Amino acid sequence: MITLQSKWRYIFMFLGIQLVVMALLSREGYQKRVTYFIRIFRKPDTPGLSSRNQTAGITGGDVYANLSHLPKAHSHADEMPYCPKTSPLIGGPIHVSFPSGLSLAEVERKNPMVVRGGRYRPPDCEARHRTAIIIPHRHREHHLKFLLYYLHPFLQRQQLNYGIYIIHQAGNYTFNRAKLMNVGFREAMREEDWDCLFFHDVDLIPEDDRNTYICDSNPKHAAIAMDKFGYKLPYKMYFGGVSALSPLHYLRMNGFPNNYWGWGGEDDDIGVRVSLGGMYITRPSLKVGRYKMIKHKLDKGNDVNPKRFNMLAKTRQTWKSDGMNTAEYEVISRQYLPLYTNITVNIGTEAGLHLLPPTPSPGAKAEGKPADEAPAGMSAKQEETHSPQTDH
Ligand code: BGN
Repeated sequence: MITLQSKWRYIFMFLGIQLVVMALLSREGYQKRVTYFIRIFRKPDTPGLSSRNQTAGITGGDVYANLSHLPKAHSHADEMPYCPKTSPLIGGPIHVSFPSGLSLAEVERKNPMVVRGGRYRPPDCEARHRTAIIIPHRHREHHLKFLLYYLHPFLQRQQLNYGIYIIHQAGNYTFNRAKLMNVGFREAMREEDWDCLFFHDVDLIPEDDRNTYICDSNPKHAAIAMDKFGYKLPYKMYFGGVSALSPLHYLRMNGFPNNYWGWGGEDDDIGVRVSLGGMYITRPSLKVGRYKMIKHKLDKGNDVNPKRFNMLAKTRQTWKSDGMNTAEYEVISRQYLPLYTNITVNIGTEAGLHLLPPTPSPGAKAEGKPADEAPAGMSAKQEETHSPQTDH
């Protein structure tokens, strides 16, 4: 029998719980709190549990879930078995958010197996694929931090042998995304026999790890479904955001154009080059090739390029005389940082290549990087080069 006293106790307990729940829900938004409660009733990082299952498809899983169970050192076995064709670590949709207060030091701490220069290979099996990620960059340290936070575990889940290259345009002249990609291709291939190169915008975060960062038999456009385009392809020939080419694909289309200064058109030119090189574009499914873009205003130094329409109309005439074979640049510095290789490069101006005074790298305050991030990168050993790289 429930006495009057115990009845009141239950009513008070019930009201108390309700009060706590309401306070939590109103603090940081409803959705985050719901996820929080789901997590309370779940064991963290349960081995073998795929991330997709963990959040019942509400927002996707934690990209770091299930990586903590990997060995913390490489196997000493003389011959490791090849990794399976499909990685058992793949979990599907990934929850992507941009919390304030994330530091590069935290990204380092969460990726203990990533070594100097942002390199990784699986500790317990021989990777089947070697992928270089090429990221053109200037004044986007904030975006880079989030991209590294998501990309490192994303690639580890895919059991790849990988390296991340940031190609940093020195000086303040108009940004040239495609030329920086040419630099990235040559400088990455100089270091390692990569079998696939992912040309990656700094502000795009992949949202599903089934979007594997390996090359197809033809050039692949990976960013088929971006949130800013309503998770649809904006137009059939779109080749922007993230694309993947093997060294052979790249050379067959004479790399990318060098003369698109400012925003727009260069990705369309690259798309045209794919077919001029006798190839076609492949894509993952809309379900898998999903990306979240980190919101930002149009950059200073990356104004819309008014010449892009005229240039695009002439790609058929220009692609053989402008590309990888004519990419002129000068590497100012090459830094092997804990989470990436940072290549700072003078790519000149529309008038050609001429010497610029060396500018600080993305680690330095002058480039707008918050002070708390400088030590993580700058502690690494540096190698300076000052030789012009010309590919005539
Ligand atoms: C297109 C741009 C692309 C850009 C996409 C998505 C041009 C050339 C015009 C013929 N192309 O319009 O560079 O990636 O939008 O924003 O501007």
